[in-house]
Amino acid sequence: MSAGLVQLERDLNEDPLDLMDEIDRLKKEKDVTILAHFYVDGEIQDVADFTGDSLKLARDATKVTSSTILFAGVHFMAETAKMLSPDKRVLIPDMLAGCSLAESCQPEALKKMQDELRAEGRNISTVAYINTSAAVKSLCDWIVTSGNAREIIDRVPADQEILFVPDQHLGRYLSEVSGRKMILWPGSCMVHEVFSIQDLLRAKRNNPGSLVMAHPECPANVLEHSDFIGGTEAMRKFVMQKTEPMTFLVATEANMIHPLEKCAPQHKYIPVPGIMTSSGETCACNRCPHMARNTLVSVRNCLRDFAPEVLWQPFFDKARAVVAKSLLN
Ligand code: CIZ
Repeated sequence: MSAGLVQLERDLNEDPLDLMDEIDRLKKEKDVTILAHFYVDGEIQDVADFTGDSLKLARDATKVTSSTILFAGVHFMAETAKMLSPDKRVLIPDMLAGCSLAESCQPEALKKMQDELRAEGRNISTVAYINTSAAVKSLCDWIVTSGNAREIIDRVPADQEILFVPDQHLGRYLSEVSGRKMILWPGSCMVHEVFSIQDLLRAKRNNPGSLVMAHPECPANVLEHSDFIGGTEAMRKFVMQKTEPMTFLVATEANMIHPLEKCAPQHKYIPVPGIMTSSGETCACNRCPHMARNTLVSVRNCLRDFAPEVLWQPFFDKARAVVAKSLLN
């Protein structure tokens, strides 16, 4: 067996409770605060000091008093924490934890589109979803998250045309609710893109009286059949308002069930499955493979080795100014 496979087998055999104890000990010993997104495994959320969506975690990063932040999430989130807390060491359990949305919008391609639109004489304001690299953020005028998007769109002067990147579904939804015309970048999230409308309708039929909650990154046909549309923090607030036990069908990354069960345990939550395979099984595509790179083992190893680390890049200065004006004011 190769050395890699031997190590993998060893990792898989580690007891989760022992790992959680070790993480707790290392965190204290090494003066580290753990921030975890709602889309990582519940066990990691349970060992974190702060959990939340991108907006809350970006704000939490500015309040951390320890010398080091470990960000259990994906790369653009750790970059944002570094930009907002430049004096802290920021660690991420796996450098390869990327994002299909961020990948779909490269800085060179965005710059080209902006130059072309300006050459046509169009007065554009570029609004980027937080799911973008810092290099892309440095080219933008505003950054939105699912939690503050509506508010930021309203701050864009009415005489400016909005170029919204990179999520076409979120952009279309925001354009509808705000009444602002937008030029949409053709990106989409690999997790939210695959929700099958047939599966959703079947789940609704099988659970009479249930309510569908969908993330605005979902395509329009899923949003049309939803009772509530909102980001993860908004979903939490929505279920907490309902005191009578009920059933929710949840159309977002499946790890979101964990914080929902914690904040409103009176309800039943059913993750909406992705497309059916030819054998009739549902795929496991409502799990983000990038978020899944965060495991108890990778978190422990990152604390133990103090690596990998997100380092300051020259374009962070420009990106930081846009992020701070959009998320902290
Ligand atoms: O805003 C975020 O963190 C994302 C990517 C989704 C959500 O709604 O939390």
